[in-house]
Amino acid sequence: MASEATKRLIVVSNRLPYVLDRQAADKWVLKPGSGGLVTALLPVLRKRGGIWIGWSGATEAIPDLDNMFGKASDEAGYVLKPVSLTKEEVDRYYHGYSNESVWPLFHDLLSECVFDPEYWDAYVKVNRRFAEVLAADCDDDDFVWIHDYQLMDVAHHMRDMCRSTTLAYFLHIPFPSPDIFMKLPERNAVLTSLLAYDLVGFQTRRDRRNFIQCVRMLVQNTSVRPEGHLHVIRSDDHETFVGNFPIGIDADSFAASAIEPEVEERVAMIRSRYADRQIVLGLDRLDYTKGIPERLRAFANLLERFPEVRGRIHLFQVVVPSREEIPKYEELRVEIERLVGNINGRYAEVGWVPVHYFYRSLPSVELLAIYRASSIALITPLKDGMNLVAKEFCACSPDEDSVLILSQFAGAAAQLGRAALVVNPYDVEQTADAIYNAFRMTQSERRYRMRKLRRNIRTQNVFWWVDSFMRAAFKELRDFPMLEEYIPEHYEHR
Ligand code: GDG
Repeated sequence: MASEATKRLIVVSNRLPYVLDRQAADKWVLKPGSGGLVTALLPVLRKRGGIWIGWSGATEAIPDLDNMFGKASDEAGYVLKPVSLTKEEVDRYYHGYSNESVWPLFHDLLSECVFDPEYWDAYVKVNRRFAEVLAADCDDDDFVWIHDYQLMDVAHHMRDMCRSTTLAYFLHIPFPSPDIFMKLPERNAVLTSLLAYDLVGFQTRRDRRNFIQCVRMLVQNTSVRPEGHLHVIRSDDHETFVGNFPIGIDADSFAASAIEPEVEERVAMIRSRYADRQIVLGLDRLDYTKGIPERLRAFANLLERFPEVRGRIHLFQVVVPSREEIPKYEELRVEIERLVGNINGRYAEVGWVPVHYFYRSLPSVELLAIYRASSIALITPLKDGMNLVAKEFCACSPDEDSVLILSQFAGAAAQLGRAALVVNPYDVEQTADAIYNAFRMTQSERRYRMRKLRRNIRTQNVFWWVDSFMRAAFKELRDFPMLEEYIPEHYEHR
């Protein structure tokens, strides 16, 4: 039996961290994706040796796929294992159950939910396919870490195959309260599936509490007891540890990138063009959970009630296209563009346009420059698991002369709420007041608040997140200090 300290790590997520890019009708290339999860897990995967299992992103047969993944695995330093899915499976399991049933329900937006028994059948079938690929590749000695709402049912199939491997799961999105969760037609099956894991991690204490309450109300013959900072749920003869582990970012790397010459040059250009004006930044994937229409209404309310800010403030609203195949997302885009048009039509003056709207993904230099050049970040999701943009904005504010306005319903508010200006995103007047307060805030108060935020984000970074999750999973490591294997060389441990 491998010691917990040396167990191999197998990561399972809906998508692999490499994306297939079609260059011609029959020419595909594999490109490394970016993102916090890959950055955080890379040192552990390389040190322990590991496998990453996920959907390749294609729904058709691709010539030479195995060879491409073989080469990418050599380059990555761990093995990439693609799971194949048909177009119909992607439509029902991913666009359907994951994104039209679970996503809106878990964000408390019942009116956006579509429940269809065929979606659930496809979800179970695809989760079983993931479990089969996993079972073929893992030993009972491995440590398996499964991610997010698309894969809640994998452990259940592994147990059906009599596999006793340690299976841990992390939910990146919120977990709803019992009142909301009870509406899910498959509520019992979902809870039973989650209880087949050995460890279930949530972003916040709120999510963990909701999950435990749902289990208490809906699953018979369970008991819950606290154990250190975790809870243990006993159901039949199985124990599931449950905890909250707020995900972080690689703050030092963001801070270093934000002062690179290319970014500095771009920041200087933006600052000279917008001299004597403050930029308020909104940056979101196109999604109804992000509260973009409410934010635009709050900005209009600010311009109406505080006319002195006109000509001296801009809202830069970046919307990254997402889930374009779902009609609700298209309707949302139309609504956002109508609101932007109304605000600009009503308040613009010669030489000043209040809202600058970008409907595209920004290259990373541009993103970092906008983070730095903005003096206020307006992060107002209606509900969000964590919200990494809030953390990235702070990490990219080396001058500490900026303000974070944060929704109380973002997971990040649990860590950052004391130094940010916290708002209820549904309350447009309160949000407008917060923008006005941020706009007038003295430099010393900005600095005091931003310094606190940055300290928190640096300490509770993404490596700390991996470390605390893995230590919760491995009983024999729980009392050890942060393990060096999770800390990349550039991270200075303090
Ligand atoms: C889920 C949960 C949780 C955005 N625009 C551009 C761009 N981005 C990058 C940001 C950030 C990421 O996308 C968005 O992260 P979020 O955390 O805000 O949101 P989700 O994608 O919904 O993620 C969420 C997260 O999982 C992690 O657990 O925080 O609550 O919903 O990293 O930088 N990147 C570039 N250009 C853009 O225009 N390059």
